[in-house]
Amino acid sequence: TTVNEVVLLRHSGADKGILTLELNRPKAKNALSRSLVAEFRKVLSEIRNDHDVRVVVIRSTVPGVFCAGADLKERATMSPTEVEQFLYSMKTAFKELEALPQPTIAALDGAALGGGFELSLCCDLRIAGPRAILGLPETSLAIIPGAGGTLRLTKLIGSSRTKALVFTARRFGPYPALSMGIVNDVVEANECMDENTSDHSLGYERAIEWAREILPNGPIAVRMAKRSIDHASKVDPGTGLDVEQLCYAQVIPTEDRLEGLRAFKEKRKPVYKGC
Ligand code: CO8
Repeated sequence: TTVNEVVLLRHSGADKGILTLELNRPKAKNALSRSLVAEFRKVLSEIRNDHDVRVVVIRSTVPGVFCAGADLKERATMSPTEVEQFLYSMKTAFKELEALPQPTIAALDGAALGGGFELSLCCDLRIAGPRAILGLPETSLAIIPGAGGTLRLTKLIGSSRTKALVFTARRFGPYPALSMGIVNDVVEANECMDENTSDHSLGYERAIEWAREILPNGPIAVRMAKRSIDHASKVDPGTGLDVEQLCYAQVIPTEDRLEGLRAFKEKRKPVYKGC
C-alpha cells in the first residue's frame, strides 16, 4: 500500500472548519520530492473550493522536522530539464498555497530549511515551537533560494535582514525568528515535561489555538481581509485602496453582516454561516 505523503485532517465539533494539512514523508524528513509536491498541489485544489474549510494549519508528522526543503537526493538523479520542470511545479505549488482564500498557519515544530522555510513563507502566519530551526542554507549549497525565498522574506522582514540570513546561510531558532518578525508566536519549552509528554507538537497546539481564535469570525470577512491585505504589497496605494473597497463591497450584502449587527444589539455572540 502506498502511504499518503500529504494527509488532511478535518476537525469536528467546536473545531469544525479547521483543517490540518500534514506533511508525512518521514524517511526523507519531508523533503519536497516530485511525488510530495504533486500530492500537495492536489490537496490544495481540494481545499481551495471547500467553503467548509475556514482555517488551514500546516504541520509535520515527523518529530524534529517541519520540512527539510527540496529533495537533494532526487535532485541529483534529475536531468537539467527535469530539474526545471520540478522547480516550476514547486513554485506553482507555493503560489497556489499563498493564493488559498482561507487563512493559513504554519506550525513550525522542527527544522524548516530551504524550500521548507520558503513553503512556510507562503502561509499567512507562522507559529514556532521550542525546537524550530529555520534557515535558507542555499548559498552553502552554491545555489540561491529559488522558490520565492528572496522575494517573500524581503517582503516580510526587509532586504538587509534577508541578506544577512541568505549570505550567511545561518540556521536560527524561534526567538531570533520572533524578533525579526518571521514568526508570529513562539511556544516556550515546557520545563516540567516528563517522559510521557513531548515538545514535538507544542507549536502545532498553539497554531490550533490561533485557528480557534479566527474560526468564530465572519468567514467571508476573513477571506476578503486576506485578499485585500495580500494586494496591499503588490499594487500602488491608490489601487490598494480601490481593492480594499471592492473587498469591502463583498461583505456588505452578506447575511453574516446582519447577524453581526443583531448579535451586538442582543448582547450575544454572533453565529456566522459564511453567507
Ligand atoms: N533531501 C533529501 N533527503 C534528505 C534531506 C533533503 N533535503 N534532508 C534530509 N534528508 C534525508 C537524509 O539524507 C537522511 O537520509 P538517510 O537516512 O538515507 O541517510 C534522512 O533524511 C535523515 O536525515 P538526518 O539524519 O540528517 O536527520 P536529522 O534529524 O539529524 O536532521 C535535518 C534533519 C536538520 C533536516 C537535516 O537532515 C538537514 O539539515 N537536511 C538538509 C537540509 C537542507 O539543506 N535543505 C535545503 C535544501 S536546498 C532547497 O531546499 C532549495 C529549494 C529551492 C528550490 C528552487 C531552487 C532554484
